[in-house]
Amino acid sequence: MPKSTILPGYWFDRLKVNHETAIFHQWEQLEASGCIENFRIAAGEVEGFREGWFFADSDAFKWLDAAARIYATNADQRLADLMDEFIELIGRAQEPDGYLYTYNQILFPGSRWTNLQIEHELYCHGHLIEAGVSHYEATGRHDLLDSACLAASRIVADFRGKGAAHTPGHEEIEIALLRLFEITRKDDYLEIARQFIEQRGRHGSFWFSILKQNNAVGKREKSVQQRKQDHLATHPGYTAKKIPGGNYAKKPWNATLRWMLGALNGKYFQQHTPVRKQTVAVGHSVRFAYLETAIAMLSRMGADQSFIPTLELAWDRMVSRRMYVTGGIGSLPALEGFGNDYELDPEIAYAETCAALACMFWNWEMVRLTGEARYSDLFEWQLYNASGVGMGIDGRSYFYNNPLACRGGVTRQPWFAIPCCPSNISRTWADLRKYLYTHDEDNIWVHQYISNDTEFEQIDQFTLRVASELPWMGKIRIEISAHGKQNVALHFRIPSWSTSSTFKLNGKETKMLVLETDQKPVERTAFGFDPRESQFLSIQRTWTDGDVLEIDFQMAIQIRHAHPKVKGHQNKVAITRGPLVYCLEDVDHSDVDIFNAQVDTSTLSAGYALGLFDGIQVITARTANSLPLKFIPYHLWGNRGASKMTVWVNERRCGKYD
Ligand code: FUB
Ligand code: ZN
Repeated sequence: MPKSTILPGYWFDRLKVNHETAIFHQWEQLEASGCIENFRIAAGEVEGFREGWFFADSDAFKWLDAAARIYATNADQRLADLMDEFIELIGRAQEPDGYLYTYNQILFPGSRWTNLQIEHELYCHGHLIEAGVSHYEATGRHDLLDSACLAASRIVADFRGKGAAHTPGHEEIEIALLRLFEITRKDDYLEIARQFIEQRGRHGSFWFSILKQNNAVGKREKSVQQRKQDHLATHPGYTAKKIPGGNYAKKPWNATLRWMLGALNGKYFQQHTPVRKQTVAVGHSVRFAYLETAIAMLSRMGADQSFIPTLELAWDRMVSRRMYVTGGIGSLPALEGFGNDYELDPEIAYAETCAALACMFWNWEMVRLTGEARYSDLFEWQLYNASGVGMGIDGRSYFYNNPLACRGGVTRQPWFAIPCCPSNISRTWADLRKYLYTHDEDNIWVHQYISNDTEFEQIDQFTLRVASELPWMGKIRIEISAHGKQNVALHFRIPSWSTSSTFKLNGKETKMLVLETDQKPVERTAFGFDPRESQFLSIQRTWTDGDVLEIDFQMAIQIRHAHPKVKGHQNKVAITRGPLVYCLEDVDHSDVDIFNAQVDTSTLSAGYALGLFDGIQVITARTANSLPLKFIPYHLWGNRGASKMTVWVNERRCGKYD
């Protein structure tokens, strides 16, 4: 793994908000909502009532995972103290045999591995295990890793050799066990992950077991509500925790019905058919992308190439027909997941932040499996847009669902009743440096253009120092220092959004080698953004210490049109520039109806904004009747209080187009 440090620039600033503010805000919210207190109750240290969803433990573990990943590059003592406090508490709450799930331990002692499709026991253990791996990678310490191994060994003992009925309803444990295998090399973990994956979708009469489990879960929840009433009655001094509200999403009339159908036929859980036949993205989009991530990891670690064609087909079909122009996935609320092909309404768009992050994990695993530029291209697009929108610039306000049009109701929140997204963003951003390069002893592939300093331990004394002006301008300066090995091939991902690119070596334009890419003819995507257009250009030479490469990726404003099969987008366009999708927000347009304005696209022009957000590029234009318009980056909307927004605008061609 290259050793990279993120340097000052756009992402340096966002990561600073992540480690100085967001991670501490999230801990405060976990305490305020009772999520951490549940562990103290489970450890028998306080008398209280367990609050939150049955899977609330996972939000605390994901926080710990994020905190550990942040700590790897920012050894903040206050963060270390919080992590240590929670790690010790976990050690006291965890059963001696490794089981840890406060919902059962407190409310249903002795009950284990029940209602696997719905209640999330394996999902929660998965986030505990991931936190253990991240903490060990960040600190070299074994305390949390030991808890993780204890939990993993419990799962191996309880599930080894079991069949389809013993697979989890929400994928995550598979990723966690494979991460644990990577550092422990314990085959048990690889094999049980393989079992969970291979057994998925083989459960006959799935609908019957779901009905049974749903009934059982409902009964347990009802008894919990009753016991809470009893607790409040017998403990007048108990102050119920501050449980935040849900996330508002505009729902079509049939959303709940479709969710129920998806649950019964198994598609919601990706339990409808064995994974090797799953070539279409269906169901809950976070579950789906976690499954694909795990399959790609298994393929790489278990050296089983047979999964690759299915993974590639599923990815291709999703990108072509089931993804928003922002890179968001998940068209429907309630099931929080995919609709049909081209069912991509901008206002109903669910596009959960976690789903974009999960897709980024999948993209990265596809890079490691196939080496193809398209996956890093989509990673970048989702980093800036579909997931980048999830955290407010203050690090204390979040989006859960991310529509592409909002007429009110969707606003950034400090926390949610189901706060799965905030720490998922934090843990991904904290690891950003790990997604920049892949390399071997003779080659370096440049996947992301984020300012950084990197050493490549497999290449003797060879470092790159990158100063990037992305996402506002396309200029990247790369200083090469080569004190040891000098004959190295550098392969540069050419972003799909770059309309043309020039490379200068020590001030002189240099020809690039285009590697043969099997660019198969591809179906047009739903919205024009197509990561499959990205490819690598290479320079193979004997470098001299101090060489300087200057790249200039042209960032022309791009006017994106929807595929004719996407309803409701006729005469509409989306504006993108470089890796950013842009939008209109009503707070900038007191005298324009942003949903009905006719945008004269011949007047589109990029420029720096003054007095909006520091140093950003906006895109100005005029309406057909000459009123001024200001497009801001989509990821920045909703940072100025409740507002209305639209990515898709009416195109009116005036002037030179007529
Ligand atoms: O079920 C656990 C998480 O909660 C899912 O991944 C999110 O969609 C949210 O529903
Ligand atoms: Zn989420």
